[in-house]
Amino acid sequence: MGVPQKDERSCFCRHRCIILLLIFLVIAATVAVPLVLLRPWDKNNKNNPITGSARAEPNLIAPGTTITPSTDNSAQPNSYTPPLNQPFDYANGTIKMRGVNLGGWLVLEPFITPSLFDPYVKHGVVDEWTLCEYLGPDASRKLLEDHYASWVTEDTIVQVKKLGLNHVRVPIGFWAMGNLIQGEPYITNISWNYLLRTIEWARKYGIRVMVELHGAPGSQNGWNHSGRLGHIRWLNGTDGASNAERTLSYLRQMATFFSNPAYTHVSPVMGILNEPAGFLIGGEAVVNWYKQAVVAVRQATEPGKGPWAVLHDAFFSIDAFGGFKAQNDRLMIDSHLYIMFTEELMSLNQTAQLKFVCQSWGSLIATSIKAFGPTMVGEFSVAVNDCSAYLNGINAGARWDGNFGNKTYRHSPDSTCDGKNDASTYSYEYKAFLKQLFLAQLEAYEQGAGWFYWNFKTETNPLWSYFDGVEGGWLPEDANNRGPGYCTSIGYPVNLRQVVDQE
Ligand SMILES: *[C@@H]1O[C@H](CO)[C@@H](O)[C@H](O)[C@H]1NC(C)=O
Ligand SMILES: *[C@@H]1O[C@H](CO)[C@@H](O)[C@H](O)[C@H]1NC(C)=O
Ligand SMILES: *[C@@H]1O[C@H](CO)[C@@H](O)[C@H](O)[C@H]1NC(C)=O
Ligand SMILES: *[C@@H]1O[C@H](CO)[C@@H](O)[C@H](O)[C@H]1NC(C)=O
Ligand SMILES: *[C@@H]1O[C@H](CO)[C@@H](O)[C@H](O)[C@H]1NC(C)=O
Ligand SMILES: CC(=O)N[C@H]1CO[C@H](CO)[C@@H](O)[C@@H]1O
Repeated sequence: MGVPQKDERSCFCRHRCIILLLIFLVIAATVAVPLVLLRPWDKNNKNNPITGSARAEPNLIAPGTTITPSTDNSAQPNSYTPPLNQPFDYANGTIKMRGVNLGGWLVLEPFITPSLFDPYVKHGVVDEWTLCEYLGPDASRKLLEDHYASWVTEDTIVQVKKLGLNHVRVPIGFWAMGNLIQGEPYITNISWNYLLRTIEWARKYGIRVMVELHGAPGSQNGWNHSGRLGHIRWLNGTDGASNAERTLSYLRQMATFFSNPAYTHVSPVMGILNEPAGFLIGGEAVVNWYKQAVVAVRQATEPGKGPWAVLHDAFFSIDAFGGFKAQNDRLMIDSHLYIMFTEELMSLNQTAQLKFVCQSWGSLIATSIKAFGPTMVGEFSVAVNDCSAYLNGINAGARWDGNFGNKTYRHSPDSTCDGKNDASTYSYEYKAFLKQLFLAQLEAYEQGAGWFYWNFKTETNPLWSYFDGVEGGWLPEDANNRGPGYCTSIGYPVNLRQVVDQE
């Protein structure tokens, strides 16, 4: 698509030539850019299409079953990723963690699986705690076990591999590991076997598994996805200290388990704790607890051994963790970066959102690498509105259409949530933008150790579903071969990384 040469141009009058050329360029760009980005023709060549967010028939594990770890760690998910029995270089590697979260599975989230909550919302059910409390042990056990047995299956891992991914991040609640205290209504122990079965499927296909503690006793953030919505009773309130202490013992349990040679290859990285609300609890308290947690994990694994341990940034600037550098024995820092939870970011136009990703998040990651070291993004998505059902909590409404909290915000000029969760209404241009937004984030995050999309799938919210994104054509069919990104085209974040490397 070059500019015509001078001698070719001489056969037209000057104006006509320029106008024709402009028309040609506009038409070519309109057709070619979405085509190149979306590659609709790829779909026709697929033998096994991605099955979006469908749910399988429950494949229950018989009571009393022991899941025996396989000793075969030779599987390799793709030619870019070392087989399980060779090291994955989280600190310095050229290959990055490219993964999805298996969220809404062993820890429920209303917005991921509204169908589990809908029948009980009228009875005040808002989270896993109130669900179990309302249903009682037998009914909640049946509901949850059917869910564990159908939301993630062997086919989930097959699809993860097919999409060129190499890791999954698996949120678990402390209740997966027993030792509940009186009054905690959670169903205990059942989910652990489902976790182990999925780890074996991951082993079979060469996918590495990061298990992370998503719900701590007392709730580390008071959000529904910690298991219990409401107050923080972790490093806060009368039982805050004992709940924080209990959390350390669950971490010892996890670290001991995953440093067993049967699991070191398939599960070489674990998450200490998801999103403790440092801004409410206090930074010093959280950082002090992190120090204890790191000691607890390394005592369980021995120094220099066992899984990498991931610390969430607790909503502090990701570069505030320089103090951990000295004791950095296989430590990684994790930030969760989202557009749709802040009105300032949601209100930017598309170009400004892309630039923000490259510049602000790009430099955040680069700064963290410099201040701390290994850095990852454990959660992100391409959602640019908060219209997803239950996203802000059950019946909490959305900022986008002015129905959230005190209704201070309404997106302008498009302020309706209608159709936002219906992928069949997404235009070609919108999908092309979503894809750019995804690729730009990958460029920013792959300066560091890598990324995990939130989520692998959802029941009703396609912008949050990696599988729906691939099926709908706005996420790439191969995470390793995905074309050029926006940041590179405007000089970010590649430049930033060079600055970091040179210093
Ligand atoms: C990463 O590379 C640096 C410099 O080459 C080296 O000092 C460090 O030990 C490496 N870290 C790991 C975990 O391999
Ligand atoms: C749950 O598992 C833990 C160990 O993981 C065990 O100590 C406890 O007895 C189990 N509880 C039940 C109710 O099975
Ligand atoms: C901290 O605990 C106190 C006492 O239980 C409670 O009133 C308060 O709401 C908690 N703080 C948060 C942010 O949940
Ligand atoms: C997008 O926003 C930026 C910053 O506010 C502005 O400079 C630019 O003109 C806007 N672009 C469009 C297409 O509206
Ligand atoms: C809503 O506004 C009221 C009155 O101004 C205020 O007390 C309350 O904190 C606000 N709530 C939120 C969630 O901002
Ligand atoms: C009130 C509350 O905790 N809402 C959270 C529920 O979980 C979603 C994500 O699943 C969050 O976005 C909400 O803030």
